Amino acid sequence: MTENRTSRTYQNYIGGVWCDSVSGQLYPVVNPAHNTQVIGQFQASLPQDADNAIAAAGDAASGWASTPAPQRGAILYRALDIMARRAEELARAITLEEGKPIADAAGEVKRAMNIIEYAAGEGRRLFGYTTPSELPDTVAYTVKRPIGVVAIITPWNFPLAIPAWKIAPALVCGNTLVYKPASATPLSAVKLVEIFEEAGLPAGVLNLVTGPGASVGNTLVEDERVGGISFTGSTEIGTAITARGSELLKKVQCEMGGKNAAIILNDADLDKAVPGVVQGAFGSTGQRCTATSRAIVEDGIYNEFMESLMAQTKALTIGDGMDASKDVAPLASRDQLDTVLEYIGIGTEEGARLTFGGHQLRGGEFDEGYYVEPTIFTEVKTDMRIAREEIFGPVLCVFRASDLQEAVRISNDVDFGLSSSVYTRDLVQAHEYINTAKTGMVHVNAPTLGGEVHMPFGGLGASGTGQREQGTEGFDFFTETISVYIDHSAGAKERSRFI
Ligand code: UN1
Repeated sequence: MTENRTSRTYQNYIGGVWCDSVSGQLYPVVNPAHNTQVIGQFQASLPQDADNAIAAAGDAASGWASTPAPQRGAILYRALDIMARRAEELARAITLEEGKPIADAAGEVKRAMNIIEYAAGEGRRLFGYTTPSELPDTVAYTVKRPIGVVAIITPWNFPLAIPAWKIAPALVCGNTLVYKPASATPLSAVKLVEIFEEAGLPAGVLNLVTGPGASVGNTLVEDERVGGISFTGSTEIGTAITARGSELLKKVQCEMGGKNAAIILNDADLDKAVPGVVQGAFGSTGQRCTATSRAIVEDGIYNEFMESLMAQTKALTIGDGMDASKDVAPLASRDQLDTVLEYIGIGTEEGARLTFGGHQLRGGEFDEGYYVEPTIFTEVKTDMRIAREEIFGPVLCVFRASDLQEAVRISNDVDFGLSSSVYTRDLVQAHEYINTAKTGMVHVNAPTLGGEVHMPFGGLGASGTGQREQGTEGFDFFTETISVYIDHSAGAKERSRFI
């Protein structure tokens, strides 16, 4: 399939107007499956563009904050309808720029729609609470208020769903936004903003600035008019944003990496566990923060598990994500390819046993993309770098454990704490695991992947800072809770009792 978009140029969106960057510079985005194919030219924005976008968001802030929340929600419902109409086009855009299999991309569109639907309904809730006052004739209640101008900084691996799950709650809560997508995946971002524009979002409420993190992202973090930052990406950058944003007294939410483990106990149903691990490790080419990068297998089932794991991994088909028959697509960029190959080299040097895969795929159409075989290391030790660092590619490390307690020790022995899973039929062991797993999300008899939009999403330790995304917590992040006391007594009141 060839889709020649070389001549198409995409713009920033500031104050309700599609416009060029003040730099006058463009940068190309290529298809990771066919790296000679340029899918579009995008604005290489400068700090001045971010500054203009912040000013536009600031101008729109009070009008949007005073728009009744149900009306804000109504615009999201319209966006949902438009997204449904454009769903196929959006999935193709995701696969074109990010590379993931088209079925995964369609799933991502669905996930974006789910969060918009959920956030739209929240326009009729955004509950505060009332509580009895300790004083007579006094009403005490809380109300939610928007933060103001919020920066949305998103990664390339879910170029539609992650922005949607930040933007939709932020909008319904009444914030105005400057959205900076990953420089590698701005096409989905442009389409998402077009959808909100068509849905009737007032000018300045959502502003898009594409380009490098160094110029645009830093401006957003530093600018005093920006009251909140919601970021998803690497632990390194998220830690720096948390530190600097906190110093500047901003609200900061960072969703970062993972090193997620699936534990397979002796009584596990392998018909569930093996496909769960294969999908968790190699689905989306391992490029998701909830990917399964470790499998910890109890001794008694180890050989049987490995045999089945190898057979199912061998059966995976690899190729262009646009070809619906492929299970595993290319990595998203040359940088990703280099990093993954480097980690495979490190694992071998560290003494882990390369049991499956480990090579870049070459020849024919593979030469045009960033393909690496699904890779399995065994005999991995917990102090190895491949056991501790996020690789963000199709690389699975397998460990052996003598019992649940040892498996939990291995699982928890990393800095990250995003997601984990246990495969067992035993309720006692499942609950023991749930109570001791150091991760923000725990799955039983299901892969480490994903989550539902009305449940909180996020992790412990190096996996995240600030309030959780999604679920009711997601709306807490995008609002300030204000406590209100109303004295409606007829005359003067004794204040001394009011502490
Ligand atoms: C998912 O795994 O379903 O960056 C979503 C990431 C996560 C989102 C993952 N923040 O991969």
